[in-house]
Amino acid sequence: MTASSLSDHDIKLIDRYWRAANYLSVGQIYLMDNPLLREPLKPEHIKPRLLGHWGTTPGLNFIYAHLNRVIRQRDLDMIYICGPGHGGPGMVANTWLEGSYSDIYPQVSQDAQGMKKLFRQFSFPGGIPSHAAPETPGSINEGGELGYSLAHAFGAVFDNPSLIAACVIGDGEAETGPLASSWHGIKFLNAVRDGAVLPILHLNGYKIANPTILGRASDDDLFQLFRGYGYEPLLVSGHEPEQMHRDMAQALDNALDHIANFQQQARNHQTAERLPR
Ligand SMILES: Cc1ncc(C[n+]2csc(CCOP(=O)(O)OP(=O)(O)O)c2C)c(N)n1
Ligand SMILES: [Mg+2]
Repeated sequence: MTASSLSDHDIKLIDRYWRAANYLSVGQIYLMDNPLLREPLKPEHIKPRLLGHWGTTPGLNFIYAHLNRVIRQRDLDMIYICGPGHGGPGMVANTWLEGSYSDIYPQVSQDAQGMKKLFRQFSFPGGIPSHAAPETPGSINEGGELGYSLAHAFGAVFDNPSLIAACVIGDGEAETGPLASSWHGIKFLNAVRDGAVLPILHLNGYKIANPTILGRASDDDLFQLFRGYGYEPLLVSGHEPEQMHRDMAQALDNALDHIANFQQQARNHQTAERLPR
Protein backbone atom coordinates (compact mmCIF):
# COMPACT_ATOMS: atom_id res chain seq x y z
CA MET A 1 0.00 0.00 0.00
CA THR A 2 1.27 3.46 -0.84
CA ALA A 3 0.26 6.49 1.19
CA SER A 4 -1.92 8.79 -0.91
CA SER A 5 -0.11 11.96 -1.90
CA LEU A 6 -3.22 14.08 -1.48
CA SER A 7 -2.38 17.41 0.20
CA ASP A 8 -4.93 19.68 1.88
CA HIS A 9 -4.67 21.91 -1.18
CA ASP A 10 -5.44 18.96 -3.51
CA ILE A 11 -8.47 18.08 -1.39
CA LYS A 12 -9.79 21.64 -1.69
CA LEU A 13 -9.31 21.60 -5.47
CA ILE A 14 -11.01 18.22 -5.92
CA ASP A 15 -13.86 19.29 -3.66
CA ARG A 16 -14.37 22.50 -5.65
CA TYR A 17 -14.34 20.59 -8.92
CA TRP A 18 -16.88 18.11 -7.50
CA ARG A 19 -19.15 20.89 -6.26
CA ALA A 20 -18.94 22.70 -9.61
CA ALA A 21 -19.94 19.47 -11.40
CA ASN A 22 -22.81 19.01 -8.92
CA TYR A 23 -24.03 22.57 -9.56
CA LEU A 24 -23.87 22.05 -13.31
CA SER A 25 -25.81 18.79 -12.95
CA VAL A 26 -28.60 20.18 -10.81
CA GLY A 27 -28.78 23.19 -13.13
CA GLN A 28 -29.38 20.91 -16.11
CA ILE A 29 -32.20 19.13 -14.30
CA TYR A 30 -34.02 22.24 -13.05
CA LEU A 31 -33.05 25.46 -14.81
CA MET A 32 -33.76 26.86 -18.23
CA ASP A 33 -32.59 30.41 -17.52
CA ASN A 34 -30.66 32.44 -14.93
CA PRO A 35 -27.84 29.84 -14.95
CA LEU A 36 -25.58 31.61 -12.46
CA LEU A 37 -28.51 32.61 -10.22
CA ARG A 38 -27.40 36.24 -10.51
CA GLU A 39 -31.02 37.36 -10.19
CA PRO A 40 -33.66 36.09 -7.75
CA LEU A 41 -35.12 32.79 -8.92
CA LYS A 42 -38.51 33.08 -10.66
CA PRO A 43 -40.92 30.33 -11.78
CA GLU A 44 -40.13 31.08 -15.45
CA HIS A 45 -36.46 30.10 -14.84
CA ILE A 46 -37.52 26.55 -13.90
CA LYS A 47 -38.23 23.85 -16.47
CA PRO A 48 -41.95 23.09 -16.72
CA ARG A 49 -41.37 19.33 -16.86
CA LEU A 50 -38.48 17.93 -14.83
CA LEU A 51 -36.60 14.82 -15.87
CA GLY A 52 -33.31 13.56 -14.56
CA HIS A 53 -31.97 11.52 -11.65
CA TRP A 54 -30.23 13.73 -9.12
CA GLY A 55 -29.71 10.91 -6.58
CA THR A 56 -27.03 9.02 -8.45
CA THR A 57 -25.23 12.09 -9.76
CA PRO A 58 -23.13 13.38 -6.82
CA GLY A 59 -21.56 9.91 -6.52
CA LEU A 60 -20.81 9.75 -10.24
CA ASN A 61 -19.29 13.25 -10.11
CA PHE A 62 -17.24 12.33 -7.03
CA ILE A 63 -15.73 9.35 -8.85
CA TYR A 64 -15.15 11.42 -12.00
CA ALA A 65 -13.18 14.07 -10.06
CA HIS A 66 -11.01 11.43 -8.41
CA LEU A 67 -10.36 9.57 -11.65
CA ASN A 68 -9.26 12.84 -13.26
CA ARG A 69 -6.71 13.27 -10.48
CA VAL A 70 -5.12 9.86 -11.05
CA ILE A 71 -5.25 10.23 -14.85
CA ARG A 72 -3.26 13.46 -14.58
CA GLN A 73 -0.92 12.26 -11.87
CA ARG A 74 -0.09 8.92 -13.51
CA ASP A 75 -0.63 9.94 -17.15
CA LEU A 76 -3.12 7.10 -17.56
CA ASP A 77 -4.99 5.94 -20.63
CA MET A 78 -8.37 5.55 -18.90
CA ILE A 79 -12.05 5.53 -19.85
CA TYR A 80 -14.95 6.17 -17.46
CA ILE A 81 -17.87 3.86 -18.16
CA CYS A 82 -21.04 5.02 -16.45
CA GLY A 83 -23.46 2.17 -15.67
CA PRO A 84 -26.09 4.49 -14.18
CA GLY A 85 -26.58 6.24 -17.54
CA HIS A 86 -29.53 8.03 -15.93
CA GLY A 87 -26.84 10.14 -14.25
CA GLY A 88 -26.43 11.74 -17.69
CA PRO A 89 -26.33 15.32 -16.33
CA GLY A 90 -23.20 14.35 -14.39
CA MET A 91 -21.39 13.04 -17.46
CA VAL A 92 -22.38 16.11 -19.49
CA ALA A 93 -21.38 18.45 -16.64
CA ASN A 94 -17.91 16.93 -16.37
CA THR A 95 -17.20 16.96 -20.09
CA TRP A 96 -18.30 20.62 -20.16
CA LEU A 97 -16.03 21.46 -17.21
CA GLU A 98 -13.10 19.74 -18.93
CA GLY A 99 -13.71 21.61 -22.19
CA SER A 100 -14.36 18.57 -24.41
CA TYR A 101 -18.09 19.35 -24.64
CA SER A 102 -17.50 22.85 -26.06
CA ASP A 103 -14.80 21.50 -28.43
CA ILE A 104 -17.44 19.30 -30.07
CA TYR A 105 -20.41 21.63 -29.57
CA PRO A 106 -18.91 25.15 -29.79
CA GLN A 107 -22.34 26.75 -29.37
CA VAL A 108 -22.39 25.36 -25.79
CA SER A 109 -19.46 27.58 -24.87
CA GLN A 110 -17.67 27.79 -21.52
CA ASP A 111 -19.34 31.01 -20.41
CA ALA A 112 -22.70 32.10 -18.97
CA GLN A 113 -24.36 32.03 -22.43
CA GLY A 114 -23.09 28.47 -23.02
CA MET A 115 -24.11 27.44 -19.53
CA LYS A 116 -27.65 28.61 -20.20
CA LYS A 117 -27.73 26.45 -23.37
CA LEU A 118 -26.19 23.53 -21.44
CA PHE A 119 -28.96 23.73 -18.84
CA ARG A 120 -31.83 24.32 -21.23
CA GLN A 121 -30.94 21.59 -23.74
CA PHE A 122 -30.94 18.74 -21.17
CA SER A 123 -33.99 16.50 -21.58
CA PHE A 124 -35.77 19.31 -23.43
CA PRO A 125 -37.55 19.36 -26.80
CA GLY A 126 -34.90 19.66 -29.53
CA GLY A 127 -32.15 19.20 -26.94
CA ILE A 128 -30.23 16.20 -25.62
CA PRO A 129 -31.44 12.96 -23.98
CA SER A 130 -31.54 12.52 -20.20
CA HIS A 131 -29.05 9.63 -20.35
CA ALA A 132 -25.32 9.37 -21.15
CA ALA A 133 -26.28 9.16 -24.84
CA PRO A 134 -23.94 8.51 -27.81
CA GLU A 135 -23.56 12.27 -28.36
CA THR A 136 -22.06 12.71 -24.86
CA PRO A 137 -18.31 13.04 -25.49
CA GLY A 138 -16.46 9.79 -24.72
CA SER A 139 -19.61 7.74 -24.11
CA ILE A 140 -19.65 4.07 -25.15
CA ASN A 141 -22.38 2.93 -22.75
CA GLU A 142 -25.78 4.58 -22.92
CA GLY A 143 -27.09 2.98 -19.73
CA GLY A 144 -30.79 3.48 -20.55
CA GLU A 145 -31.28 -0.26 -20.29
CA LEU A 146 -29.28 -1.09 -17.19
CA GLY A 147 -26.89 -4.04 -17.12
CA TYR A 148 -24.22 -3.72 -19.80
CA SER A 149 -21.58 -1.40 -18.34
CA LEU A 150 -19.22 -4.08 -17.08
CA ALA A 151 -19.48 -6.13 -20.30
CA HIS A 152 -18.61 -2.94 -22.23
CA ALA A 153 -15.68 -2.30 -19.88
CA PHE A 154 -14.21 -5.75 -20.54
CA GLY A 155 -14.87 -5.38 -24.27
CA ALA A 156 -13.02 -2.04 -24.29
CA VAL A 157 -9.82 -3.46 -22.77
CA PHE A 158 -9.50 -6.74 -24.69
CA ASP A 159 -6.44 -6.42 -27.00
CA ASN A 160 -5.96 -2.90 -25.65
CA PRO A 161 -3.10 -3.38 -23.14
CA SER A 162 -2.59 0.27 -22.17
CA LEU A 163 -6.26 1.00 -21.36
CA ILE A 164 -7.85 0.96 -17.91
CA ALA A 165 -11.65 0.92 -17.96
CA ALA A 166 -13.03 2.38 -14.72
CA CYS A 167 -16.58 1.12 -14.65
CA VAL A 168 -19.17 2.56 -12.28
CA ILE A 169 -21.93 0.05 -11.56
CA GLY A 170 -25.17 0.94 -9.77
CA ASP A 171 -26.17 -1.47 -7.01
CA GLY A 172 -29.57 -1.74 -8.73
CA GLU A 173 -27.88 -2.32 -12.09
CA ALA A 174 -25.88 -5.07 -10.38
CA GLU A 175 -29.15 -6.99 -9.91
CA THR A 176 -29.72 -7.35 -13.66
CA GLY A 177 -28.82 -10.67 -15.27
CA PRO A 178 -26.24 -9.23 -17.70
CA LEU A 179 -24.37 -7.36 -14.97
CA ALA A 180 -24.53 -10.19 -12.44
CA SER A 181 -22.81 -12.48 -14.95
CA SER A 182 -20.35 -9.85 -16.25
CA TRP A 183 -18.25 -10.04 -13.05
CA HIS A 184 -16.88 -13.26 -14.56
CA GLY A 185 -15.35 -11.26 -17.44
CA ILE A 186 -12.18 -11.17 -15.33
CA LYS A 187 -11.69 -14.85 -16.18
CA PHE A 188 -11.16 -13.96 -19.85
CA LEU A 189 -8.70 -11.15 -19.17
CA ASN A 190 -5.06 -11.70 -20.12
CA ALA A 191 -2.73 -9.36 -18.21
CA VAL A 192 -0.12 -9.45 -21.00
CA ARG A 193 -2.36 -8.72 -24.00
CA ASP A 194 -5.31 -6.90 -22.46
CA GLY A 195 -5.83 -3.77 -20.40
CA ALA A 196 -7.43 -3.70 -16.95
CA VAL A 197 -10.95 -3.19 -15.65
CA LEU A 198 -11.51 -1.32 -12.40
CA PRO A 199 -15.13 -1.93 -11.36
CA ILE A 200 -16.50 0.65 -8.90
CA LEU A 201 -19.74 -0.49 -7.28
CA HIS A 202 -21.87 2.54 -6.42
CA LEU A 203 -23.47 1.18 -3.26
CA ASN A 204 -25.95 3.95 -2.51
CA GLY A 205 -28.41 1.40 -1.14
CA TYR A 206 -31.30 2.04 -3.54
CA LYS A 207 -32.60 1.47 -7.05
CA ILE A 208 -34.86 4.53 -7.38
CA ALA A 209 -37.04 4.09 -4.23
CA ASN A 210 -36.39 0.41 -3.48
CA PRO A 211 -33.61 -1.14 -1.40
CA THR A 212 -30.92 -3.08 -3.25
CA ILE A 213 -29.73 -6.57 -2.40
CA LEU A 214 -26.02 -5.67 -2.35
CA GLY A 215 -26.84 -2.52 -0.37
CA ARG A 216 -28.33 -4.71 2.36
CA ALA A 217 -25.45 -7.22 2.43
CA SER A 218 -22.85 -7.01 5.20
CA ASP A 219 -19.37 -5.76 4.27
CA ASP A 220 -18.01 -9.18 5.09
CA ASP A 221 -20.46 -10.92 2.73
CA LEU A 222 -19.63 -8.43 -0.03
CA PHE A 223 -15.91 -9.00 0.41
CA GLN A 224 -16.34 -12.75 0.23
CA LEU A 225 -18.60 -12.53 -2.82
CA PHE A 226 -16.18 -10.36 -4.79
CA ARG A 227 -13.11 -12.31 -3.69
CA GLY A 228 -14.90 -15.37 -5.00
CA TYR A 229 -15.27 -13.71 -8.40
CA GLY A 230 -11.53 -12.95 -8.39
CA TYR A 231 -11.37 -9.33 -7.22
CA GLU A 232 -9.57 -7.68 -4.32
CA PRO A 233 -12.32 -5.40 -2.92
CA LEU A 234 -11.61 -2.00 -1.37
CA LEU A 235 -14.31 -0.19 0.58
CA VAL A 236 -14.80 3.58 0.62
CA SER A 237 -17.71 4.63 2.78
CA GLY A 238 -18.82 7.75 4.66
CA HIS A 239 -20.69 11.04 4.65
CA GLU A 240 -18.04 13.68 5.37
CA PRO A 241 -16.69 14.98 2.05
CA GLU A 242 -13.18 15.73 3.32
CA GLN A 243 -12.65 12.25 4.75
CA MET A 244 -14.29 10.68 1.70
CA HIS A 245 -11.84 12.53 -0.58
CA ARG A 246 -8.91 11.21 1.45
CA ASP A 247 -10.27 7.65 1.52
CA MET A 248 -11.15 7.61 -2.18
CA ALA A 249 -7.72 8.92 -3.18
CA GLN A 250 -6.07 6.27 -1.04
CA ALA A 251 -8.25 3.47 -2.43
CA LEU A 252 -7.62 4.54 -6.04
CA ASP A 253 -3.88 4.78 -5.43
CA ASN A 254 -3.89 1.29 -3.93
CA ALA A 255 -5.96 -0.18 -6.77
CA LEU A 256 -3.84 1.44 -9.49
CA ASP A 257 -0.55 0.43 -7.83
CA HIS A 258 -1.87 -3.11 -7.66
CA ILE A 259 -2.90 -3.11 -11.34
CA ALA A 260 0.44 -1.60 -12.43
CA ASN A 261 2.50 -4.10 -10.39
CA PHE A 262 0.49 -7.05 -11.57
CA GLN A 263 0.68 -6.03 -15.23
CA GLN A 264 4.40 -5.37 -14.99
CA GLN A 265 5.03 -8.75 -13.40
CA ALA A 266 2.89 -10.57 -15.98
CA ARG A 267 4.44 -8.67 -18.90
CA ASN A 268 8.02 -9.21 -17.66
CA HIS A 269 7.42 -12.92 -17.38
CA GLN A 270 4.88 -13.17 -20.22
CA THR A 271 2.46 -14.98 -17.93
CA ALA A 272 -1.24 -14.33 -18.06
CA GLU A 273 -2.38 -15.26 -14.61
CA ARG A 274 -5.28 -13.67 -12.81
CA LEU A 275 -4.73 -11.15 -10.03
CA PRO A 276 -3.34 -12.84 -6.90
CA ARG A 277 -5.50 -12.84 -3.78
C1 LIG B 1 -33.12 -3.09 -17.38
C2 LIG B 1 -33.69 -1.87 -16.71
N1 LIG B 1 -34.65 -2.03 -15.77
C3 LIG B 1 -35.18 -0.94 -15.16
C4 LIG B 1 -34.77 0.33 -15.50
C5 LIG B 1 -35.40 1.55 -14.83
N2 LIG B 1 -34.44 2.21 -13.95
C6 LIG B 1 -33.80 3.37 -14.27
S1 LIG B 1 -32.76 3.89 -13.07
C7 LIG B 1 -33.13 2.58 -12.10
C8 LIG B 1 -32.48 2.44 -10.75
C9 LIG B 1 -31.06 2.07 -10.89
O1 LIG B 1 -30.51 1.91 -9.62
P1 LIG B 1 -28.95 1.83 -9.45
O2 LIG B 1 -28.34 0.98 -10.51
O3 LIG B 1 -28.72 1.43 -8.04
O4 LIG B 1 -28.46 3.31 -9.74
P2 LIG B 1 -28.53 4.57 -8.75
O5 LIG B 1 -29.48 5.51 -9.38
O6 LIG B 1 -28.96 4.12 -7.39
O7 LIG B 1 -27.13 5.08 -8.72
C10 LIG B 1 -34.07 1.75 -12.68
C11 LIG B 1 -34.62 0.52 -12.07
C12 LIG B 1 -33.78 0.44 -16.50
N3 LIG B 1 -33.32 1.65 -16.88
N4 LIG B 1 -33.25 -0.67 -17.09
MG1 LIG C 1 -28.33 2.47 -6.37
